[in-house]
Amino acid sequence: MSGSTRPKEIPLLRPAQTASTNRLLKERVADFPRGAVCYTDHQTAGRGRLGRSWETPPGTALALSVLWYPEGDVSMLPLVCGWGATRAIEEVAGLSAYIKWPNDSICNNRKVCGILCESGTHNGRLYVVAGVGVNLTQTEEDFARADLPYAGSILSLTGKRVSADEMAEVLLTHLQEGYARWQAGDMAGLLEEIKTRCITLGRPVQVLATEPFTGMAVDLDATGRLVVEREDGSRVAVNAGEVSVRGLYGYT
Ligand code: BT5
Repeated sequence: MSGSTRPKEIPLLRPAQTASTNRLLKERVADFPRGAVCYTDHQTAGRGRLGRSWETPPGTALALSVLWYPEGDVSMLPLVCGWGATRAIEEVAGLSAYIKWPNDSICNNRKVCGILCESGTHNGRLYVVAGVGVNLTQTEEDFARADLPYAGSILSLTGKRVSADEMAEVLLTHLQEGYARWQAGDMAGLLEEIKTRCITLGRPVQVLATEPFTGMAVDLDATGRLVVEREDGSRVAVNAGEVSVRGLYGYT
């Protein structure tokens, strides 16, 4: 990882294969200091949110997780990671990358990256394992076989082959920069940049809450919640969960 800003004493695990990089760091949280990183290009049981799975054929995608002990409201972290992931994808792939609130990175209307932040406590301190999956070399056939018609990889979108090591180095740099800015109190500045990258804003959305509703996504508030304006003009701030965006992933 030459050129990385990761301090030398921070462990970097690079297993040839593991079930889930998030799971590995969580299970061994007592063994590692803050900032520890684990990544692989062969994750066999990748996890998404809400018990969903993250599907990647061996050798085709980066799965990277970082262990942090943040101060403050950790609900911001998926957006902070999305800021870093979209910048890293742009730098490596030369594609414009957008954030679909709260946790997808989108290029050419395809999901290229997903983020899963999981928290727990160790020695009475809150930790978060931030996991980022980036599709690198899957083909359209791979996605069709996995029944993922709205997924894309850097190869399928650009024809460019990027290795997991190359992507990990650039991704880590941007993740660490975003994390440092957030922890230093610059969430307002980050949010302004996130808004310019947020493909959800300005579009009709369906919020899949206990009582689903539709509206226009108009803003992100100071805590990163999605502000949705209903037809009657009332505004609701959504803090998590599923939001379908018209024009994306087949939602019409
Ligand atoms: C996510 O969940 O998008 C979070 C994915 C996080 C993966 C990383 S890899 C490193 C770390 N270790 C882990 O075990 N996980 C993290 P969610 O928003 O729930 O989206 C999951 C949905 O995305 C699935 O139900 C599929 O529809 C779709 N999907 C699955 N695999 C995909 C892929 N490779 N590319 C695009 N979409 C995919």
